[in-house]
Amino acid sequence: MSAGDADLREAFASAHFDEGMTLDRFIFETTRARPEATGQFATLLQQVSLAARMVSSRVNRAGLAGMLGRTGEVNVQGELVMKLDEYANDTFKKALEHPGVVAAVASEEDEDLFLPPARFRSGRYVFCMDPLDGSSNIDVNATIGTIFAIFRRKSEEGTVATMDDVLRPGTDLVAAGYVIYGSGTVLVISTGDGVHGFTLDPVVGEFFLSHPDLRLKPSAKLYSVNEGYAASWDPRIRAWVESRKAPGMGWKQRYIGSLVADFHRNLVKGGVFLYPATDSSPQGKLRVLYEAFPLAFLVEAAGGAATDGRRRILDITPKGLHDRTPLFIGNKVQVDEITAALAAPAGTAG
Ligand code: P6P
Repeated sequence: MSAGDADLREAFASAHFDEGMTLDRFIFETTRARPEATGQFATLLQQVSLAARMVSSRVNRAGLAGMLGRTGEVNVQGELVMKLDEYANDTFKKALEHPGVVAAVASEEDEDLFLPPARFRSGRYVFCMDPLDGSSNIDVNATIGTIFAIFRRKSEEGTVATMDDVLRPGTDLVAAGYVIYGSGTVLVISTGDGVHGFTLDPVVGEFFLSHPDLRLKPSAKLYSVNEGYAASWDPRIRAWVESRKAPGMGWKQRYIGSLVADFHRNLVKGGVFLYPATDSSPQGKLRVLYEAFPLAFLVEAAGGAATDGRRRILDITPKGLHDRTPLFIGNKVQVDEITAALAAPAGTAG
């Protein structure tokens, strides 16, 4: 991590946050303390906020605007109807491209790295995102979200970014966050020290600090997994999940099927989320770069843990933009228990 990033972490950690602080003021406060700051990171976060508000507005009108999963039709407003996740992808890329703060974008929606035109190539950051995770839930009005992770580029500023700028360990990340579009829109972000949530007031059009310094207790009695795949899990995972249901254990199970929603609930209330390898997803279903990395960065900044069942998620170095991984993430005690269960000899399930 460069000195600048270390200062940024300290600035974020040291700024005084009071309820009702706007995201803009939060960004100003936390970057003001760094005399050498170029303002690129502040601008990046402001553009993320802009894109998040635009997507939030569109998601909330999806049912009305004929946006539910159709493409190419012209809707009642005469707008070209784009699938919401394509809309989210375009909106975030456009918001990040113009100020010249991002050298490349790795998106779940794009096969290859998105490189801004030459005139915008001075950016020092690389942005990895799932622009609209859980979009299959839109038609049933379930909560969805945008997930993002931010690296500082390794390649020379002004040159064309390369895959080396993104195919690197998660420990290189300088920031990560998500936007959850649910009963309200909440932007959660961290630069590594402290995790803070901002809730959008759609009337004012501003994000206000609503969840200062989110922290996870060491342990919680809630697990979140799609038990429909239990037959194809590693037997040691099956045994751990079954043991939560034993009489007197007092555990709860919650599963929304939208990663951002399941993660946000666990971050706010405690819990462990599991997406093990299954027959249909032998490498796991969730993506390393723009799902596991950002949420692992956030959960560790909040005092939790995240592994792939063997190693720390942030120690992974992906080989491809869309690599997948099993994911066990949440309160540290439970993540450690699951990881230890998978380290035991295969025959000792239970
Ligand atoms: P399953 C949504 O499609 C998603 O990518 C994540 O948001 C979610 O956690 C997961 O897939 C749900 O997968 O197999 O349980 O439907």
